[in-house]
Amino acid sequence: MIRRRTWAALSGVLAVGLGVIGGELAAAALSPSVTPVSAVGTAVIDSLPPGVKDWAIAWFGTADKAVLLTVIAAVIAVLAALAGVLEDRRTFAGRAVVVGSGALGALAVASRPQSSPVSFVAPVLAAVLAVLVLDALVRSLRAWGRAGDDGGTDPLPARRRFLQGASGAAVVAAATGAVAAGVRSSQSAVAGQRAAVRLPAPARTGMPPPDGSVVPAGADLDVEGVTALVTPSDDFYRIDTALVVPVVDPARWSLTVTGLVDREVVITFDELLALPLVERHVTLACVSNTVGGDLTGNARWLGWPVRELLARAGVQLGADMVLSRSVDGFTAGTPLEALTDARDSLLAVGMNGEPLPVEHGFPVRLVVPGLYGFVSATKWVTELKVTRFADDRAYWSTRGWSERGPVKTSSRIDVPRSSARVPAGDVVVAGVAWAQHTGVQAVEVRVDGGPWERATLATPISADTWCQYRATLPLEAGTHTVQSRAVDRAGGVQSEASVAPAPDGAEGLHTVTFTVT
Ligand SMILES: Nc1nc2c(c(=O)[nH]1)N[C@H]1C(S)=C(S)[C@@H](COP(=O)(O)O)O[C@H]1N2
Ligand SMILES: [Mo]
Repeated sequence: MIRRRTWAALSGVLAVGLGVIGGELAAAALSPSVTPVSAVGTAVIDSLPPGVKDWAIAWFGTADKAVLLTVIAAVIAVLAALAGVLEDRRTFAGRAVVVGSGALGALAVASRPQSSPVSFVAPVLAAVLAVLVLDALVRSLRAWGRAGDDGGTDPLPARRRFLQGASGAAVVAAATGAVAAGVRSSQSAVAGQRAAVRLPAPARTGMPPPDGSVVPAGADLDVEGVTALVTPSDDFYRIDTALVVPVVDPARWSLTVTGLVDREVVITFDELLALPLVERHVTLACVSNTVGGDLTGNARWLGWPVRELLARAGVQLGADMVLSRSVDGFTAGTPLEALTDARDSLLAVGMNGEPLPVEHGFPVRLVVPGLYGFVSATKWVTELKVTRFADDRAYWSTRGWSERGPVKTSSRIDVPRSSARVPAGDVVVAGVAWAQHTGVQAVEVRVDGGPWERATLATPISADTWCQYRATLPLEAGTHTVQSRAVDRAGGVQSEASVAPAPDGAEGLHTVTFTVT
């Protein structure tokens, strides 16, 4: 015998579930970059205390978004059950909870920079649907209760009516959910727009080809198990605060250069593609990457040098930072110098020979060699504000992370894997090392805390990319520990003391323990 309260709670969950799913469907159709659930999630991400991002990435890696969505779903379910129980006790009490939660959702939507008036259709629709279904289900639940109480009436027809209503709501919710998921996954509009983009070839340059534009012979050591020299876009790590990937129509995209400039410059996507673009390999790294972690990737980026764009605008004296802004409100503060010096900081449109994947910033993002992504690599970028560190602060810098973010020299051991069992004899130790924009001079490895030995270094693509290394070590049977360290071309040595990622990047030696049999 299921108790009345359980049925009331179920009514609440069904009503709110149907409302939320209906709202997400409406949002997927009308305002795909801002849905009520994603807005609430992003508002949560934005207001998490410093350090929590670090913790979430450490625990859940790139599944952190799925974890957050699960938590949000659980909270909604609990509120919904509560609304059902309250409404059954007292008409309007449950509806008040629903309307209040809907108002919170609308508030979250309002807090998103990409929201427009049409974005509010979804939370309003969600609340209205939930209230209507809740009202209907609770009414029929009460009718069933009354029929049961007064001995004369047969309660079975009323019971059947309630169960029919409830299962009907469940079926409609499931069907709506399937449609919403379909609309969402096809991301029809932006996928088509991306497929229609024809990237130009990089502008012709003289011989030899500019540094970093091609993979030289000897760059790939072809050691089995070592990270691909150029990361396929599908395998490229993804880190951002966007719960729903921003959908940006390239035909409507433009980038504005504002702030301490002689003249504001606006550039459209077509104008950008018509400029002489360059192609460079650049290794990106996330400041949250732990020693030996996988939040780094190397890709071939096609784009226009940011320095040319800034030259068009005319940077004024006194500026020392460029605050880049994404459609979703994310900002990064990049030292002006990194965007104006000789390095190839790019307004990138292409990744590995294709338009940027949507998750990696389509249609346009920044790529800055030598700096962690959080201070430089703004995806879906739409504004560059030339300013001063004294006047503006970027997204992560207001959340406890540092203001400057040069990538720290580091190296990783890819083979042997941790806990691997390898045959005795010559054991190959190999991996990648990076010291972006300074370049890797050498990599050393050591076994069981012994002396450092030089590894063979591959020919680097450029100073801005990681570099493979390998060493062959004769090892006897038993358990061994191997460590690696990189030395950059300025003589800087990868630091040994272990330091956590926050606030400006992890330090320490990657240590791998394995067994020789
Ligand atoms: N719009 C936007 N751009 C962003 C971020 C973000 O949260 N939003 N995260 C930055 C961070 S922290 C990193 S490490 C890089 C990661 O780029 P990727 O996802 O293409 O690997 O993007 C940067 N650009
Ligand atoms: Mo990052």
